[in-house]
Amino acid sequence: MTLLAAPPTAPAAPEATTGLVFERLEPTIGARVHGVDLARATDDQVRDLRAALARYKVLFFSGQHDLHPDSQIALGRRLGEVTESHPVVPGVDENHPEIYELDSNTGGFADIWHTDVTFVRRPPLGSILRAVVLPPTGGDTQWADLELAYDSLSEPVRRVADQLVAVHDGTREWGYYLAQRQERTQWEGEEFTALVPIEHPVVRVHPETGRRSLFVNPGFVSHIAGVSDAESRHLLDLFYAHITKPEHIVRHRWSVGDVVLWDNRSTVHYANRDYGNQRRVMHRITLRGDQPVAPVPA
Ligand SMILES: O=C(O)CCC(=O)C(=O)O
Ligand SMILES: [Fe+2]
Repeated sequence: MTLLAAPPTAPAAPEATTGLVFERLEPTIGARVHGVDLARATDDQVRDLRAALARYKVLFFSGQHDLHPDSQIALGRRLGEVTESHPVVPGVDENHPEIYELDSNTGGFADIWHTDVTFVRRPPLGSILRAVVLPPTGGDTQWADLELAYDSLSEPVRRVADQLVAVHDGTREWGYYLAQRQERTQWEGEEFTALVPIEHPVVRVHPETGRRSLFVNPGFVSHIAGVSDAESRHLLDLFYAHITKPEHIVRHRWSVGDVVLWDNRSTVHYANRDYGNQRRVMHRITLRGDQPVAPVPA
């Protein structure tokens, strides 16, 4: 057995002026954030959180018991522009059209790897999720780092991926729901009437950092454009197996009062469905994003 020297770890230093402390959880994804009450964050703290999002990709907060639907939306408005709850799912109630509720009692599950709402032209840049009701055990959520997934592909495969375009189609996940929908829903201020497949580059350049990520997910990608069915299937199988390697993942065990803010431009996530008939309720809002951009060819 070889004993490895412990890697040098820099102690988490508070941000000089704002009191925030970012405790890194995995080498490239996830940080626990200390020193902030999200219901009463200062403008400087909000600015630091917004800047930290692209760097850490997923930010975890605990003890946020004063965050409720109104203050969750207010926080979102300080971090960006809050979207409607979801293209085909109305908000949790008429006072909160921005809150998308996942309630296990009404089929609210997310046990497939996905990035939120990639089946529209401009998917949300980020999401803020709050635990409302939790099962005694289970219901953890996992996020995988799409930048690390890109960087850890071999160079020739990265070169192939750089040139590919994926079709994102919400029909399998949401088509039935859309057909049964009782209320009208809006997205980007317009009535959302049909799920139309959308193309996005397989490799996405982060608009803030310039970093590349492997931007495909089994929740919404139907196929790779312009290749055979078999090629598409094998390429996607390769990418998905690679993205979800354990070393690309940060996993969260929830407590009531926990809030998670993540970057949808560089991550996929998966909510474990392992709690039987216990109830689990989560409230999410999303921040408006921009159209994914491919790398400039060399
Ligand atoms: O329930 C969860 O933990 C995550 C659900 C989800 O996919 C989401 O809120 O975007
Ligand atoms: Fe999600």
